[in-house]
Formats: sequence, structure tokens, C-alpha cells
Amino acid sequence: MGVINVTPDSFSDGGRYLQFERALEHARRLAAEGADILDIGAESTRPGASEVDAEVEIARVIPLVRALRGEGKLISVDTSKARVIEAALAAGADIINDVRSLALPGALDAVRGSDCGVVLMHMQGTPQTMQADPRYDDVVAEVATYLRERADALVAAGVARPRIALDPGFGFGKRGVHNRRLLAGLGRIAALGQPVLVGLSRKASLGEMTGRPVDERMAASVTAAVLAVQGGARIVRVHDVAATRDALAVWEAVRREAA
Ligand code: 7PJ
Repeated sequence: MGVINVTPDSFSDGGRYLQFERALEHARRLAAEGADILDIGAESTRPGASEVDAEVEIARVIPLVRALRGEGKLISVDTSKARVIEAALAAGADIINDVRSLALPGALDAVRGSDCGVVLMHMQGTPQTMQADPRYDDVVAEVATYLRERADALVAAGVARPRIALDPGFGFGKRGVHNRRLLAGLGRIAALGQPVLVGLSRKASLGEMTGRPVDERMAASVTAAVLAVQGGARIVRVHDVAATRDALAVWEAVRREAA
């Protein structure tokens, strides 16, 4: 899964069309590099980020969904708001990727009437506060329990189980040690029986382990992606698609000989 952010750039207002053109070009590059899924997001969920209005999210995301559908890739929309989910599905999105696990008002209802895939992610707290003081007794057990209960709630609401993928939510209300334990214990999340998605690409936890700033974390991100797949992840959400593809090709080729 390749990451496409459509957020206004910080040094010029760019104009909405320029922003769209840049994001489209980026998405097509990730597709050419071998992404199977293009994940489009307009709401920054970085620690401390402020919220984006639904209309703004729709205006940024929907033109991209329309432009990219029919190009042979699955289209995922990274959002939490019911109105954005409805607009994304109407525009042809295949997957709703929600860091809030469809907990906002109307979000669950918005996916029930479709056959889209859904990604449910664990987060402790909210993006505004989540990194203040995250605490767990047993992070892997607590995250697994949350994801199992949330998946069961969706199934009870009529979302077929094969539509649901689970994500431990690296960096979302987790300290370094929590992220490391989750990656080491990923098999216990995979054992829930749903496909697991992991997003560690360029995240602060990798910065902590390597001492590298965000634009120098490709090697760490690729390593994390390989460890995630080895640990049972079926989908990795990454910025560096070509490098991740190469690394997974090596992992896969060697694994075949061992089997
Ligand atoms: C994730 C995400 C993640 C899923 C972001 C960033 C922050 N969606 N959206 N999992 N992270 N499913 O990429 O640094 O880990 S935004």
C-alpha cells in the first residue's frame, strides 16, 4: 500500500489544481513502482495535528479517487468521517482505512451498505493527545483485544468478516517500547485470523532506533516492512514502494527455498 498525502504544502498555497496534479503524479509513480493499493489521505493524523473539515477533505480526496479508479489498482481512502466515507465510496474507492476504526458518528453505517474493504486501527487517545503519556500493562494483548472486539462489532453490524483488516496502529498512542513490542508480537495480532496491515514507514519510532530525521529513514522503513511481513502482516503501508518491493522480493525468494 503506497501512501499519498494530499495536504497543502507549507511553503506556498500551491492552488488546489497544482496540489491535485502533484498528488496524481505521485500516485501514478507509486503504482508504477508496484503498489497494489493506493492510500489517499487528506487529514493529518500526526501527533498534535489539527482536524480538517469534511468538505475540505472531500475536495482534496475525491478528485484523486475519480482520476485513479480504473487504473488497475485498489484505491483506499484514509478517513474517519461519515461524509467523506460516503463520498469516497460513491466515487469508487475500494477500501476505507480508518485510524479511528469507524467509531465516529455515522462511519460504520456509511460502510454497511457497500462491499468495500475496511481497515480498523488501534489508537490510544486522540491524535491531539495520544503521545502525551501512553500506558499499557501488556500492549500486544490490549491491542489484540481491542481489534478483536472492534471486528466482532462490525460483523454484528453486518460487515462480512473477510472485508476487515486489522492494524495495531504504530505510533498512535504508543511509546518506542510499545511499538517495538507490537512489531515483535505481531504474530499474536495475525492469530486473530484477519489480514494485518502495518504502517511504520518513516515513523518516529524508527527515528528513535536509528537517530535519523524523517527524510533519512528509508532503510529503517524497509527493514521494518520486511519484519512486519515476516511477522504475519499481509499489507504494509509505505512511502518507498520500489525499495520495499525489492526487499520483499528477496525475502520471498529465500523463504521459498526454506519451505
Ligand atoms: C497509519 C495510517 C497507520 C493505517 C497513518 C503516518 C501517519 N493508516 N495512517 N495505519 N498512519 N491504517 O503515516 O505517519 O499506521 S498517518
